[in-house]
Amino acid sequence: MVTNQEIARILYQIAEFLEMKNVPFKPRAYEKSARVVESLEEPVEEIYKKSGLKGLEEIPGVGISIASKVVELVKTGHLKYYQELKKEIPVDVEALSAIEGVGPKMIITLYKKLGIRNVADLEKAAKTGKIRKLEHFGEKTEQKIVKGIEFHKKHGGRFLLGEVLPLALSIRDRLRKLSQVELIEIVGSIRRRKETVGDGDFLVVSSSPDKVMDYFVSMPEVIHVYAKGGTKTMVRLKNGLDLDLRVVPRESFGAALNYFTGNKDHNVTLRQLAIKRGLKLSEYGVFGGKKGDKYICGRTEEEIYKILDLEYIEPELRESTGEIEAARQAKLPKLVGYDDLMGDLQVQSNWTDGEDSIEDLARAALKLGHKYIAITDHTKRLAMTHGLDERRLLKQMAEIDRINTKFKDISILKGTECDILKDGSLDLPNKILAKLDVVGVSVHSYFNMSRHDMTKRIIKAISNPHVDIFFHPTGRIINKRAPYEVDMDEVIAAAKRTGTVLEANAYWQRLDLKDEYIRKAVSAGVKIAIDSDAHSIAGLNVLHYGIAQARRGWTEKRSVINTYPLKQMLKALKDK
Ligand code: DGT
Ligand code: CA
Ligand code: CA
Ligand code: ZN
Repeated sequence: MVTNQEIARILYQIAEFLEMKNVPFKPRAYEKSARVVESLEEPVEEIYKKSGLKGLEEIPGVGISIASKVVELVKTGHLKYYQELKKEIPVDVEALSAIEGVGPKMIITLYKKLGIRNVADLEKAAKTGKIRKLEHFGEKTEQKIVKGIEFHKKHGGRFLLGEVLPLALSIRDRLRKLSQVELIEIVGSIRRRKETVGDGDFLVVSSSPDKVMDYFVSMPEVIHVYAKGGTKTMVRLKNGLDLDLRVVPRESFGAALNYFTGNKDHNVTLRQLAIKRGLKLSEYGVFGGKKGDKYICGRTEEEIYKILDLEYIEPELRESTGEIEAARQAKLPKLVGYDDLMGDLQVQSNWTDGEDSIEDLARAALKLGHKYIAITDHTKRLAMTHGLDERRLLKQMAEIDRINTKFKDISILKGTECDILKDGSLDLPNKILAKLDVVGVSVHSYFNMSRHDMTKRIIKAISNPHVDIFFHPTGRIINKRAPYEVDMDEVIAAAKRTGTVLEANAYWQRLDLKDEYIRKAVSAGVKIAIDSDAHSIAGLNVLHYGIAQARRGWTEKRSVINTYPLKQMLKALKDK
């Protein structure tokens, strides 16, 4: 079996190979299909089994030529076209392009001129000064590559949550369907929705563990079995992710759920609380009595928190950052829920670097149950995205008026993702900003400014009375690009002072603001907006990652402006 993730990975690589070969248009088509396949809930293989090639062609964004390649992959597990590209340009595109600042054009030049095939080759060439000697490269590029490799090494051992959550859910659902599986949950850092994941952990209750283990080790994703036993099995998947599966007795399920969800320090504190009460807490349950071996409870997590006189603590909060103390005082926040959002306030259309039309995006957003969606295309300074100037933005606004007449259950809002220029001024004049429903601003240039200058630049921008939301406030790409230097305490204080909303960008490569800053912002009384930053219809589906981060940041519903109905949401913006 070939999973959607594997298909997507191959399509992405083909896109990069074609880009290296300077093939026009096709790279975008492959990239788009990859994105779509990656976000599909139904396995492509199932779609093919049910409705054949035709079923695949009906997936939006997947044309006939790519669909037939996917069929080959599904049927044979191989793709000739991909093998040939790899033979022609034998480089590890996936690993190389994971380094910030390294793209297909650079990879092909480095391969042709210096024979660089992988990250080790690249590092060696950069550190021995070979890259700076190439035409169009120079010392600065070389330093940037070294920095990129170092950053990746430091953070790159972990998977991004968005790379593993769909896979973990799919495995959970497959296991859940087995008649031998009574209960199953994902535990560990994935259950806590931590932004990066070391390995995946599953917990099962089963009357015949051996059958479950047999199934687990023979899943098509598994390439190696480290250990297989009656209560614990460990495997490695093709994508490099390790998985642990544990089977526990029914009466221990809650205790084990708690233990294996972690984090470790949270567990340690719970155990200490148990000891203070003359109890013993372990992954098997809570025990007491004279000898300390009498089972008291442990079927559910709720029982465990209750017996320790604590409010129930949601998994996203279990990071030992004060949640146990708050639970003791019954002061935990009532977290924003996964179904609470009413709209999306950052979406790019095909007027700039997005893939889909405003009307198609609105229809897709409506299907997701949204009541409103803001179209926030880039502005002219981002020339490579074909960013909008005043004239085109006015045209787009008129177009949105026209499209809005076709919808009655969703409102399309006029917006922008306006560039913050080097001096903190904006890429569009105030008189047009005043006409928009939602003005978002963001930093896309001069990432290397000093902390002082960057902070000043941002505060100047968000002090503009027309600016409603500061998009992806720290500029980071997880494991790839460090945030720019900025004093977030100052920015949060300025957001509070000026009534600016801070974005919790839900795209899983960004998650910006991150949980820790979200918590600071909401506790300072700043409102946040959880946005998809979608560049396509498929991209609209990531909001749950942003909600998870907001929950990890102790956020209540009232702090998130896009949980409000339209009118109230607009009122919460600055100049309304
Ligand atoms: P990861 O995999 O690095 O993203 O993070 P986790 O939290 O999933 O950690 P992992 O997979 O090593 O273990 C899963 C949970 O099991 C962890 O959150 C807490 C629990 N756990 C593991 N080892 C220990 C331990 O030595 N002591 C205690 N108290 N708990 C442990
Ligand atoms: Ca884990
Ligand atoms: Ca583990
Ligand atoms: Zn964009």
